[in-house]
Amino acid sequence: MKLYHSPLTRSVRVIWLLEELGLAYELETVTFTPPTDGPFQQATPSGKIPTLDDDGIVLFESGAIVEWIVERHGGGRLTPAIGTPGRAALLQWIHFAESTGFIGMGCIAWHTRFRNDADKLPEAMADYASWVKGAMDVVEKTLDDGRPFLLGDTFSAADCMMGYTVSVAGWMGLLGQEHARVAAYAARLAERPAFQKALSI
Ligand SMILES: N[C@@H](CCC(=O)N[C@@H](CS)C(=O)NCC(=O)O)C(=O)O
Repeated sequence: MKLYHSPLTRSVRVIWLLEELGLAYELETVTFTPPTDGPFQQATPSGKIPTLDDDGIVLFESGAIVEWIVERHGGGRLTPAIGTPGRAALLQWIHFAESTGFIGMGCIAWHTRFRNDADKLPEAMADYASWVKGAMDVVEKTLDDGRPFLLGDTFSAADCMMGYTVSVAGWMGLLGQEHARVAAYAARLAERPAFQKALSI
């Protein structure tokens, strides 16, 4: 497997999973191109980061890549069996992590980092922050029963997806006082060597 990666981007999720599973992979690190000149301009086969080339099968979308890796190479690890309630929860969190969970942060980053026009859009920026808060509230409620990981007592591929999302929320200062369990969850994940490695390369 060859993974196209840029530091601290969503490819962190995939490295993290590959490291948790102890799978061999080749890393091609590309320089992130600010997307203001248009989307799909990254130096990868799809134009997006991450992109995985698995023996000629070329995939983009971090959630799809995570699902593919556990299905094709995971040997049943880090994922409940297909058709079980646990699998339903896994799928929900994999998709929530990137769609509902990330959209507000993507919009905030777009206007603060790339367009530099956040100060002209206070209402929209407040909306984006409220979308992030709503998503973090959902995670907080899920963790209310004291579970250490999203699916319960056991770490899963869903935590690689959502762990990156909640970590980015923390780095962006978007976790509030009301997100104590989310912050503790992020801190717990930050102790994992596989995540530390993914963040360091
Ligand atoms: N939903 C996609 C998002 C991929 C994405 O937008 N990646 C960013 C880096 S984190 C990127 O390639 N941005 C440049 C662009 O949009 O062209 C995923 O989860 O993989």
